[in-house]
Amino acid sequence: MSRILYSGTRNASSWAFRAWLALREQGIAFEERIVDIRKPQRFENLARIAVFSPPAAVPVLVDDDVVIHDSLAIMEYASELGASPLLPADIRDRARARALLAWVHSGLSGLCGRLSFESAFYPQRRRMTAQEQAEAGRILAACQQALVHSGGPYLCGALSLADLAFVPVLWRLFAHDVDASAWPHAVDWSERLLSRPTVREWLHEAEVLPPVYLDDYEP
Ligand SMILES: N[C@@H](CCC(=O)N[C@@H](CS)C(=O)NCC(=O)O)C(=O)O
Repeated sequence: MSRILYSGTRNASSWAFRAWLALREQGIAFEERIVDIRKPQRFENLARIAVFSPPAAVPVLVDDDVVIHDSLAIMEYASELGASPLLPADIRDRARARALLAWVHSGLSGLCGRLSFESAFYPQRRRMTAQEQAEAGRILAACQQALVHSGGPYLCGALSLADLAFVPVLWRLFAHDVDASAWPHAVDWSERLLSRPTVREWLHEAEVLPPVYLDDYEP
C-alpha cells in the first residue's frame, strides 16, 4: 500500500497546507514529497507532476492507483477516510460547511490572490487597503455569524473542513494586521484554530524558510 502526498513549499503553498491539514487532523498516515514550487525550478518540478496529474499543480494525493488532484477533493477524501468525518452529520449544517468551503476554494472574491500566502511570511508586510479591510470584514462577519449559529468552538460546532480551509486565509489577514475588533468571536476562533498543533507545525517549518518574493506585491 502506498499513499503519497505531493505537497508544496511550506511558505508558498496554501492549497497544499489545507490538504495536509485534513490528512493530519484525521490521523491518516502518508508519505509527503515536497515539491519546490519556487521559480524558476517550479516549471520543471510541476512538469513532473503533470506526468500523472492533469492539472500539473500541488497538492496531489496518490493513494495506490487513485490520483486525487485538487485540495478540496483531498480534504473530502481525508474526511471520509478518517474515523470520524470532518463534515457535520446534519444535512443543513453540512451545507453551511460546504458553502464556506466553496467560498474559500473559489478565492474569496480575489482577496487571497491580492494578499498572497507568500507575503504573510515577509519580514515587512504592506498595509491592507481600505477595500481589502472591507472584504476581510465581510469574511470575518460571516465566520462570526457561523460561530454564533453553531455555538462554537468551530464554525459548524466541532472542527470541520471549513475551519481548515480558512487557516491560510486567517494567517494572511492577521499577518497583514487586519482590524478584527468588531468580530470578537471570530478572533477567538482564529486564535484557537491557528494554535492547533498541526497548524503550528506547518507554520513553524514555513517561518524558517527564505521568503518567496512575488513581483506583484507592493510594499
Ligand atoms: N484548485 C487547486 C489549486 C492548486 C494550486 O494552484 N496549486 C499551486 C501551488 S499552491 C500550484 O501548484 N500552482 C501551479 C500552477 O498553477 O502552475 C487546489 O485546490 O488544489
